[in-house]
Amino acid sequence: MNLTHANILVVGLARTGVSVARFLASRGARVTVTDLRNEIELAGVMDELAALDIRWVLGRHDEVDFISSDLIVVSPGVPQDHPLLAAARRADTEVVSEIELAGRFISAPLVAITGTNGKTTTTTLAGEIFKGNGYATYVGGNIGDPLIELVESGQTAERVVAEISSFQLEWISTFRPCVAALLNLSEDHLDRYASYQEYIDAKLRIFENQTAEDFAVVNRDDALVWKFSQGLKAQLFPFSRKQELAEGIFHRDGLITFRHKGHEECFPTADIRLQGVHNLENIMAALACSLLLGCRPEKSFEIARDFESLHHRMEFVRKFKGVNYYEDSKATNVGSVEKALESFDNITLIAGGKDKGGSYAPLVALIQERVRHLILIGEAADRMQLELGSLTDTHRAATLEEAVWIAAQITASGGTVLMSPACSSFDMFKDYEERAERFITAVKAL
Ligand code: UMA
Ligand code: ADP
Repeated sequence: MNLTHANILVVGLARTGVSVARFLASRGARVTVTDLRNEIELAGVMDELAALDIRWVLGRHDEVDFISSDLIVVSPGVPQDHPLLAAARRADTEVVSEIELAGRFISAPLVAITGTNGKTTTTTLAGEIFKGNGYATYVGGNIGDPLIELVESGQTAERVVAEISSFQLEWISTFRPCVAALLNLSEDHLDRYASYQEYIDAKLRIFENQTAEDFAVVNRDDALVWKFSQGLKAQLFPFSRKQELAEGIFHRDGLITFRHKGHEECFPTADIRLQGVHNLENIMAALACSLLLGCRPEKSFEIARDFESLHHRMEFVRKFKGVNYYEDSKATNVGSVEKALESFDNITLIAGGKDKGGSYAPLVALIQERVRHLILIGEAADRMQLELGSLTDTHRAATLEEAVWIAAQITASGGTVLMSPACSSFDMFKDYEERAERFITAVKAL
């Protein structure tokens, strides 16, 4: 792909846009960057790119740029149905996502991991396994470091492990991982997609350009994942907690068994540090991705066994007056909250935030069974109250601090206070990390 003198429009100037603009400029392209935020809001980011010859269109998007560029690189946060992207398509302008652009320059074997939940945990673990096996490994994508940064740096990688979101898959055409994993599917991002099926279709694009030489690592126990895995071009490599597999990786009687082309490896699960059945799935998926790409079984399992939970995923904060406080700020959808509720009894659940438009109904039975008190916060509180408020003792709080204070008053010794919001954080906080820190501070202040 020759970028020299090409007129390229970069849409969005946050993490992705900055890395893309820097890469394109370094390759001699004529770069225009456009963002709805203005110069004042973007001053810091513009400073980072000050040395480069970039044309800026800030505080707005101009149609002329969308219809007259040779290529458009769009950030994940820009909705696919943006009218100017439709205009670009009508004008036959090629539109790509950052992973599509990066994929055209990455020659190392690429592992791409998607799914509604568990992406970051599985991606991080797979990256650790490759590194521990001696491969120079780049870990990036939705996890935070755009893949294009690897290409721009000129750094050599023998393996690339990428966390991939549905947003990033919207504008691919040739992106082809040699191992693609789909961990699970449940409703998410319905504030962006017109339907659940549209979200699923975006996720399934991870397999679109694979061939029979590649692998699709898929969750055998997730009915939707399994249904949509049928007919894929890649070799299916399922993982299961529930059934023995002739080809794939599965858990049974305290052992994880990896079976591939008649060869078998077994690992005992007793000393695994990550807790929760969902993490067993993440471990099996990470092992599958790495063992299929040359990692040594014993070494890989040792790394998986000793891997600690990442921050803000069902993390223990403190025990106070006989009550355990857990923080699960990264639980931004219903599927992840289900796993958290399955992990405890006698729960005071703090939930709510920015509503993503999905149904809260999958939580009904678990709330009836395990949640003694429900405390609702944020924009989603009204809808959550309607769908869940009659199931258990339910309270409303104006702030997260007030929610923690109420929880401390009403939770009896022996109970668990769990913040697992089922919503994104942007109505009240900068991001899920700030929400987590505010919770931790409030709990420590009790
Ligand atoms: N913008 C426009 N026009 C629009 C919409 C947005 O100009 O119509 C601008 C905004 O003003 C802003 C920029 O675009 O300046 C935002 O771009 P972005 O939202 O794509 O943000 P990045 O910092 O580039 O982060 C993105 C991912 N963000 C999203 O998918 C929303 C990051 O995932 C990812 O880590 C990063 O690229 C590197 O790959 C975050 C995320 O929340 C963590 N992902 C979702 C999730 O995990 O659920 C999918
Ligand atoms: P993602 O990157 O997909 O958001 P994370 O690993 O960051 O995934 O975990 C996000 C949330 O989902 C956390 O609350 C975590 O406890 C939960 N979770 C992790 N793995 C799974 C899984 N396999 N299935 C369901 N929930 C999970």
